[in-house]
Amino acid sequence: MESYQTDFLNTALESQALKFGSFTLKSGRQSPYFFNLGYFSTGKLLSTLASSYAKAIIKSELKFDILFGPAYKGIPLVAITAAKLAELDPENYGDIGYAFNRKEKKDHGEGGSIVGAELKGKKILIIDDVITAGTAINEAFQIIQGENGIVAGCIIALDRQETTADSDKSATQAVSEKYDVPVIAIVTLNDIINILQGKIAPEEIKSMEAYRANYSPKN
Ligand code: OMP
Repeated sequence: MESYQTDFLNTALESQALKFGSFTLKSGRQSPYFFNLGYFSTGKLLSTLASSYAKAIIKSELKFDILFGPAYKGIPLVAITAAKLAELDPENYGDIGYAFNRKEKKDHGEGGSIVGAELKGKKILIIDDVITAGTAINEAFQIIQGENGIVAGCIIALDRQETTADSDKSATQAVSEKYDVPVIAIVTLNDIINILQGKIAPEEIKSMEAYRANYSPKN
């Protein structure tokens, strides 16, 4: 694991953004863990978060013009990450644009539903929190395509590496193949399980492993 990945996971554990127990997911699945990005709720935590996203993006060497954060959770993510990219590598990322959507279309002032850089004809990297079944990220693709932008890829904090109900691929693989773009994650479920050894009760690790065995792709 890279040091930005260990930093990210340790910070997620300390801030309780990563929790263990029993959680009902958007998909209806019962999960022994839940990752809530909203718990990165101080300036210090946001700074770690921004570095983690920015370093994962830089490592991917993906080329794009605009970073796009879907409302609501993507809005702070896109702002902090665009700023951090420019700080870490001003030559390559200083002129990257940033944009997000409004959930409610505005019919006065500048109007429309996109705030920030214009997406038309531009290569867009979507930034989001988690992919489980892929529903949220599919919505972001629709928004960008509606603005005639070209999606170049997605960056997420956590890839839960779960299959969707109707496929034996992971949701991340399905999104990547459907749109023919890379999906980059700061960390995956496998990384979480690796870092947890010795940090949480053995029964909790067992239930994480059982969940992974149940829902991970069978290939
Ligand atoms: P999908 O839309 O099914 O890919 O699920 C992603 C969304 O689920 C995220 O944007 C979150 O709103 C939520 N979620 C988490 O935030 N953390 C998790 O660990 C799991 C989920 C989830 O409900 O699957």
